[in-house]
Amino acid sequence: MVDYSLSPSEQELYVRAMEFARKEIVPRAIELDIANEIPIDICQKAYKAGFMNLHIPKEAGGPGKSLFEETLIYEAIGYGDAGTATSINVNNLAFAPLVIGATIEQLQKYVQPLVTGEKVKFGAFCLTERDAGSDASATKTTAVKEGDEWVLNGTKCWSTNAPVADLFTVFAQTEPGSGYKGMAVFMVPKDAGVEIGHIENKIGQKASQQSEVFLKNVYVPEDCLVGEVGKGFHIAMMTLDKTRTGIASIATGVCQRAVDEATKFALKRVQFGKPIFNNQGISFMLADMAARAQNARLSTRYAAWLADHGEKSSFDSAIAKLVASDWAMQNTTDAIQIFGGYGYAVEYGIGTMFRGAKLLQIYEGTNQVQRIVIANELKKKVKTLDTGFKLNYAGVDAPDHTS
Ligand code: COS
Repeated sequence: MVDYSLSPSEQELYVRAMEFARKEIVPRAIELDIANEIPIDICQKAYKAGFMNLHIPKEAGGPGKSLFEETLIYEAIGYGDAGTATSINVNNLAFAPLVIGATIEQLQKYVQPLVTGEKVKFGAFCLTERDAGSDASATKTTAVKEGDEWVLNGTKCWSTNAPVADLFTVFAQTEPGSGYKGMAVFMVPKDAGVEIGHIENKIGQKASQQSEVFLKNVYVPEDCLVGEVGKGFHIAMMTLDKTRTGIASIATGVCQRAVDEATKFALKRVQFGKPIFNNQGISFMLADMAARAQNARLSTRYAAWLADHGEKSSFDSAIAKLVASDWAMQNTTDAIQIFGGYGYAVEYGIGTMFRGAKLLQIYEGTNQVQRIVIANELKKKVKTLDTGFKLNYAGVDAPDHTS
């Protein structure tokens, strides 16, 4: 029988993460939005609570958590604040290509020191370039082998946590002109000579930072190559299949928070002598919002569960990321509407959620890219599907139903 309940340890994790979000993040979300910087103190507490570096295996000093467990933690942290959740979550993205492609010895040498010390440390995922966003294989950053070292040159951008990172996961081209077939991925320690450029000035998720990363004749030893040359793009795609459920989890948290805050407000706010909740125009909006939050959660947990069971999850993680982030945008938009003028006032914090939700539809693959992934997978699935329906779609052999 299918069991939708959480195990006692999963329940404990979910409750603990939610308590963390309510205590450490919710009361500070507006202040963090104004401060426009990474809340290192909250990240430090999240690190100590075991909410970071989730997929690093225990042999390399990590917590060795499943993707399903990640959905529980990041739904809770996203409930607190999407920007803070991005700062806390992004080590999962930075280290996922290494968990997928590196040997345990490489993880122990380059990642273990970052996940076992007293102080929180950060990694940064460096795939995007000014002309290689959705078109990730258009990477211009180069990696050239010189003796027993690799030399990297190029500029990455929109790299989350780069300004505070110690290790950079860099996707580079080893054979310019060969497209994705020449891509490879490298672990690049900050002290190899990585420089940080412009920090983006964003309209939301201000408790996270994204910046340019300059690689100017940066030399790294041979063992910084992750997996094989030519497999960088595949590792990037496999990474995103996994990490998109993390974004979907943050989005689920935002969806749920919008429902909770708007319901509380609608029950208290009296107009025409009764709480505005008593108008179906409002309560039906709230019902739709609750339905979205519930379905975002189910879709996200299902995609993570599939991946944890060794199934290819491209289709399901893209669906989860797409619907959860679109619904986070819709729910926060509706929450502002229900709050009316107060929703538009900074002090009520709904605007922080609303602006934060927008980025969920853009990063780790725009929602248009998710539709490309879903459509590509759909084409593959339908090719092998016998619906039992024999109508010739070209119409030539269609049966005559008129006789
Ligand atoms: N897992 C493993 N391998 C994959 C894969 C996956 N999910 N998806 C594609 N591949 C492999 C394919 O098998 C193919 O390899 P082979 O030729 O060896 O078989 C190769 O990758 C190229 O596949 P495809 O031609 O389908 O890739 P596209 O260039 O068409 O991919 C999209 C297009 C848009 C899907 C891709 O570029 C993408 O996801 N872009 C978004 C990047 C992104 O999310 N950026 C944000 C970064 S984080 S802020």
